[in-house]
Amino acid sequence: MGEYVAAGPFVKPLRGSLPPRGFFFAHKFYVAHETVETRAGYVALIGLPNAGKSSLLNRMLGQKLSIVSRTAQTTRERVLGIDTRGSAQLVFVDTPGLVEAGHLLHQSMRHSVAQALPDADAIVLVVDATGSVPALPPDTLEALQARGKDVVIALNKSDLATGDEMDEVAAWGCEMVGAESIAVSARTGAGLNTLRAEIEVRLPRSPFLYPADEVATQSVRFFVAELIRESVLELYAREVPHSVAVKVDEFREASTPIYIRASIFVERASQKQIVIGTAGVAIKRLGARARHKVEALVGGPCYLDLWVKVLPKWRKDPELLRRMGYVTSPTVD
Ligand SMILES: Nc1nc2c(ncn2[C@@H]2O[C@H](COP(=O)(O)OP(=O)(O)OP(=O)(O)O)[C@@H](O)[C@H]2O)c(=O)[nH]1
Ligand SMILES: [Mg+2]
Repeated sequence: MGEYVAAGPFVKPLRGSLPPRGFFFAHKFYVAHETVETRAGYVALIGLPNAGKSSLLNRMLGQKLSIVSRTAQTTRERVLGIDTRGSAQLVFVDTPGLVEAGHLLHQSMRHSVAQALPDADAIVLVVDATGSVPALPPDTLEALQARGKDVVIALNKSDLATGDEMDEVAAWGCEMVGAESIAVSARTGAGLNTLRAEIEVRLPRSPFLYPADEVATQSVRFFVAELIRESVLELYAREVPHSVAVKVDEFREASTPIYIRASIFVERASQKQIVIGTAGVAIKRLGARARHKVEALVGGPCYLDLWVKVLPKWRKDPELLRRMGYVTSPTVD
């Protein structure tokens, strides 16, 4: 039983059990502070581009939340995914792959990661175990070393990696970060229960941070824009991968089918031509692919009205980045 606090006459006991004898004073009631049995906290997924952070998030949640592609630098801002099971709530924070901060969009991506780390109760460093040890930026490595026991290393793509490759990364993790490694596969789901258990024990005892049935915090508009961008990455991976941004301009939920108008921004007129294609063939294909994904998200038929617009050098323009929803910080380099 918890401690008792004298409180005003309108406060009722939280539980029916009586306080110890002699504890009732005139006009005083008590509040029992029950021991919190649940655990909850933020879990940052960080790592180099293409390590499989977003795939891991989706697999953990059992649903597609963060877009995935073969092209590195797919994720551009933090995506939250809430996983509540039993007495634990893991609030995953998917972050952009760690890149050298070149232009402003990269700075914004680095800023998302820099923000996620101190806020996190547990950190999962996702490593593509089929490659060699990850070449992390020095400031990230330092931040991980400082967090020591809060860090778990996920040796991802264990379905492809050899034992030797995984041993090498695990030894590096132990020596450089002081963290233990767990072999996982976002593709097959192998090792994810072990990883989940390791994360859970690192979370503080806490009431749930979000309602137990909530999975995402970002708006449907955000996810629709992301699914369109994923379709662009799939269809034009070679021509326009990093020049594309998508913004949903209109979302009429009350109409049947749901009407969604979105702008696809590219940086050059030649890219616009590629996205549209001869006689609009390419954009029709893009529209069909994106609509399929969006309909699965919203659970009903949609009309996708896509507009391709040229916005020169948007990745380098702070005002345009802000308008497209990217957080900018001049302090991150
Ligand atoms: N074989 C295999 N492929 C995987 C696994 N996890 C991810 N992939 C693939 O790796 C590629 C990158 O996955 P993402 O989840 O987009 O990687 P990311 O770390 O989020 O990448 P950025 O957002 O660019 O930083 C995709 O083609 C995935 O299908 C895995 O466990 N096994
Ligand atoms: Mg990603």
